[in-house]
Amino acid sequence: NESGRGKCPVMHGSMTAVGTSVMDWWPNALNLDILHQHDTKTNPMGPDFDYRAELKSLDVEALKEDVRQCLRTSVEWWPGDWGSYLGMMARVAWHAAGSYRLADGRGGAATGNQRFAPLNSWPDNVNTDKGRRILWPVKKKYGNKISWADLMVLSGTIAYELAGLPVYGFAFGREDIWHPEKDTYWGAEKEWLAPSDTRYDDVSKPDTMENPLAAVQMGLIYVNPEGVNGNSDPLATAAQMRETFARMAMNDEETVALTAGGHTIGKCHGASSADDIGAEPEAAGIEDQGLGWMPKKGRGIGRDLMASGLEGAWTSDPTKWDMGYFDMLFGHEWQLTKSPAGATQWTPVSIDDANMPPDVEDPSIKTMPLMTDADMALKMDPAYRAICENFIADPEYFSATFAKAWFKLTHRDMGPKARWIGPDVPSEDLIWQDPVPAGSTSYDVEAVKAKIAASGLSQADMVSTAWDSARTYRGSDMRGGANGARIRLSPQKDWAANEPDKLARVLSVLEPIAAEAGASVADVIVLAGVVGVEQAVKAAGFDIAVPFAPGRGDATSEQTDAESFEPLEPLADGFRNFAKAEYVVSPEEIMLDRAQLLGLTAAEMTVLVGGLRAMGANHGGSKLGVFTANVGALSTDFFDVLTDMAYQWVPAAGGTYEIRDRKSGDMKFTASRVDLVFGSNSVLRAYAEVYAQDDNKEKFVRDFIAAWTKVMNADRFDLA
Ligand code: HEB
Repeated sequence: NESGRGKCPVMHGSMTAVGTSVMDWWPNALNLDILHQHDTKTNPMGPDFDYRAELKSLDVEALKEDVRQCLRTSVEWWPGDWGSYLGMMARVAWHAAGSYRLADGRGGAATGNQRFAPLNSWPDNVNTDKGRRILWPVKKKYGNKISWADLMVLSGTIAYELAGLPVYGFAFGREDIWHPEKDTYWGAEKEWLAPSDTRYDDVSKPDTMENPLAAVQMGLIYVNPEGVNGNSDPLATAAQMRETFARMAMNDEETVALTAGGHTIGKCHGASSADDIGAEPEAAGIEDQGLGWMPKKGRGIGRDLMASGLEGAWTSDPTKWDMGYFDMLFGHEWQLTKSPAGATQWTPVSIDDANMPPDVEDPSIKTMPLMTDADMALKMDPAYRAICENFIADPEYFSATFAKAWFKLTHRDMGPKARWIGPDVPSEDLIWQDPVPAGSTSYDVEAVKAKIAASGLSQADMVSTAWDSARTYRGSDMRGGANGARIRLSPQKDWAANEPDKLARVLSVLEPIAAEAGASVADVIVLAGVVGVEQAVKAAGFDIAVPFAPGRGDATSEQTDAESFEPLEPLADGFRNFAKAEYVVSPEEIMLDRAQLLGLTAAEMTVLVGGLRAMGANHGGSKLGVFTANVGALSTDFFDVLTDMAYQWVPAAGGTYEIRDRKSGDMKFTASRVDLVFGSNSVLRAYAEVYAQDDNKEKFVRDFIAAWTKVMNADRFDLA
């Protein structure tokens, strides 16, 4: 159509260019997208692809040798500092792993998310794009057998190995995602590197940083290298480091080891002005082909490279694992100065030629070293300094502590050891892996079920205890869940969400049954749930079994890092109509977040809420959302009432609602926001209608059992 020239040629797909998604018109509506990420349609490998199986045929030694070769071979388009890429790849891996935060388990190196926005374009991730591009020939060669996520962490680890560090270990098993994550909250700022004040109640009190964030400014991995809000003050920076590293479960010693060891190799790049480089990858021109921050003025590579804006190396031999970092930091007095790019950094008051780092292109030229505010923090903060002195006195201890902390940094979000693959997996059990001993599979399951059924526990007791035990699971870092029965232990046994008195009473019944049968308490808690749900299925008139897989183990307190479990406390749980307090975030948003961490779809969330209400499994026996006279039967009454125009819904006290007969005005039921959102939200209502349909009563039971079993087995990596 010649005459159409100049008109928009895109009739349907034009939403891609408009920039406003449908839901942007209604920012307060519950957006279910986070439940539907990483769909099979986005994954080019198809549903049958099994990365973990591919790994089994990977020639690990050949791959490692190729990575070593790659890191030692400088390419012309982006020459390596001192002819190699050790510092660069270490930072790629560290920035991949360093986005992890303990609060919700999100972030981290386990998905290859550094390939996508926003991480690929974070100011702090400048030139990690070059690192991945340099690794591309290796990725291309090994293809499906090595994910980007694994390759990035492996390359960083090999960088330290090549420098001379005795490496602690490495595990494969990180499967790539194929589009940006939608579930991870990186902060509300609309501006890169906005002042820290936006995410703190009081920026001078690091612990007032907004949860779950673990970086002081939008677009940074941890702290600002130039100081708090760019104002140098090593003690204030130390306080922020302490808080941000704690938010990924690193203590002071690990923090010092990581920072000092991290900066034992590599350098900072700030040879010219920020105006000399182009936009970040997502904003760069098409001719930059996915690379960002490309030199646009001047030479822009080698000694002229511009990245963070700070300039200089930390040691006199920046490709070697040694004590050079401490020699430099403690062997010199430091004063504030500006880099060529104008960044604030520390420079020695005086230094001998012999101690100066070599130029990256011509080792006969000597350059000035630097310290960032974070490096100075290690010297000035008394606690950090004492740790440095320890390391200086015992270099082997420093190497070992760094190697172990590096391993933890890069593997923490991979989940339990059962998921780790490869010849270099360390044999030692580490407490942050939340170890769980294997449990028995050879006891008489039916006999245990019969005992539970005769034990006098109510259906609600059994169902709610099993749910509480399993619901802590989070797919973000694969922690929590029913395996290990940590619900018996501190801190979980005292969480308000777990109704401590009821929990103690139920456990006092289930524990002897487990002991007698030779089953784990973890299994028996889940089995109690099976008994409860099967009773409800029968009461609804169906005869359908609930699957059960024995073999869970019971963890001990010694195997439990109690402190690191505190962030797993459910402060609200829409599935049981519980909220510990009133929060700024709506209860339905919190339910959505929990459903995402549990790996549920919106339909699974819907069927679980409807079923749990039918069984009267609310926290504290609350009647909110229990829209039935027939509590204990796995009926669709919840959805029937929700979709029945015979009722009207009237706001009442405390954020609850009354459900009244539209004609008589009689109050029939009460409900929470979590209950009513299944009628008000257009997508959830569509699912509610499915389960309210007269022809779907059996489908409801079958779907409930499937979703329930999925939650109970979410952490059963041993079954795969
Ligand atoms: Fe670092 C580099 C800062 C920690 C490792 N660092 C760097 C830089 C900066 C920083 C600014 C430069 C960049 C450019 O290129 O320009 N860090 C920092 C801070 C912190 C840190 C602030 C906190 C405290 N690191 C760290 C750690 C590690 C590291 C932890 C590991 C472990 N880094 C590193 C490396 C490097 C860096 C390796 C080098 C790179 C190259 O060479 O390229």
